[in-house]
Amino acid sequence: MNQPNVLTPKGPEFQPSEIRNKFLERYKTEPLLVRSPGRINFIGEHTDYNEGFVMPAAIDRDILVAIGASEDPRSTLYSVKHDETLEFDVKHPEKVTFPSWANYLLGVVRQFVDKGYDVKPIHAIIDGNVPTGAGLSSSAALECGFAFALDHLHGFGIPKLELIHIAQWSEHNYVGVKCGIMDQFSSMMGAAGKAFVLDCRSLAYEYFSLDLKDYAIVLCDSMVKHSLANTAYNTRRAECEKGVSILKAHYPSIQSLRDVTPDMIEAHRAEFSPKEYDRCTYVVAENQRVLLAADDLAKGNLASFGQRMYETHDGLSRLYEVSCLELDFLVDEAKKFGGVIGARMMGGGFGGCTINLVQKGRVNAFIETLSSAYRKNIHRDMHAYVVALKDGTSVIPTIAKPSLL
Ligand code: GAF
Repeated sequence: MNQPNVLTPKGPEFQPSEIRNKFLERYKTEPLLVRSPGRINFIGEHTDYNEGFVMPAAIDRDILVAIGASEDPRSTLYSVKHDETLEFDVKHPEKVTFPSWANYLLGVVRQFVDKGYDVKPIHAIIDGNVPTGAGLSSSAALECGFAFALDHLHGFGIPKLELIHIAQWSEHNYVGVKCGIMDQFSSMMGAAGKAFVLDCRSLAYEYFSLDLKDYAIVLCDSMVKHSLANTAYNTRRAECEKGVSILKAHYPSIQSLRDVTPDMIEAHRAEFSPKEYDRCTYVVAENQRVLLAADDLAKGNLASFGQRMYETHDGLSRLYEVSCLELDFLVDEAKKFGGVIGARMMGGGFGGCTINLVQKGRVNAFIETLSSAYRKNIHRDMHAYVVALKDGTSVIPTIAKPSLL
């Protein structure tokens, strides 16, 4: 029997000492080390930028940032994964065409500078084991980890909520994805063993201990990321905003799809294009589903919770049209496999992972079955990650903390 492929090149065995040693080797000084996790989302997809509800959690996969002061006026960013270095001026962190990963960080510096923080020259190294392009929000983890590290190094004392907004700003303006707040919020605010429901309008959130009983969280990585992902994401957001503007003419108090009911859409259906109608119908239903799903968990009704995950996938695939052949295949296979209580695509879509709740004793069989079906039908290797819920962005405490002060 083949060993299921549960590890990306850098799996859970990856140690922060690796990045620390690299920093010591390059810059001969002890770095401040920060970890910032990827996230999963149980339910509530494409609801965050509609001011709705989401149910995410931070996971045991981190982006690591090693940071220290630069003696030189020039600052450097180095990515271990890409083996690329960028030199830049912290007072003028302009967007670059190459290397593109640096823009996630440069946008963060830009926000610090624009907000009047006196940022000093730095050296930073980036590494980690959040799979990229997998819908696990490695980009938000990168932005949050770097923002948190930059803040800690300087001792500015910026609240986490402000850092979350700085990270989101970078994604919007330096990366070009008009994302909602879920990813940055989850990476920064996650809590070990807990998921939370976040109200993306008020940013009120409530943690709850996640008791999945006999079920494990297994992510199946389709290993594809279709190139239209970013453009389509921004288009979906615009379609939702169009729906709001149509309804606002009839219901002036509406601010976002969060305020819309299915009846309102039906009453004015003729004014929507078929696509706008589908998009808005999905979001309104999904918002409702998050609240019902939270209620399921409170009652310990996992079967109903899992059913709602399938419903979400169906909506994302047919109405919101952000799934793809590979993700639909993985969800269909999961549904067929005895011992899965719920499965769906996760994150922005057009590739990345599905999230599956799988009976603990059947996890290996599940991974083997889906991997081999995927290889046979899609002609690709699937990766799988069994994940646990962990704390949000934090300093790695075992290592001495340098400061610019
Ligand atoms: C991406 C975005 F970054 C999030 O804000 C969210 O909209 C998600 O897609 C879809 O729910 O991860």
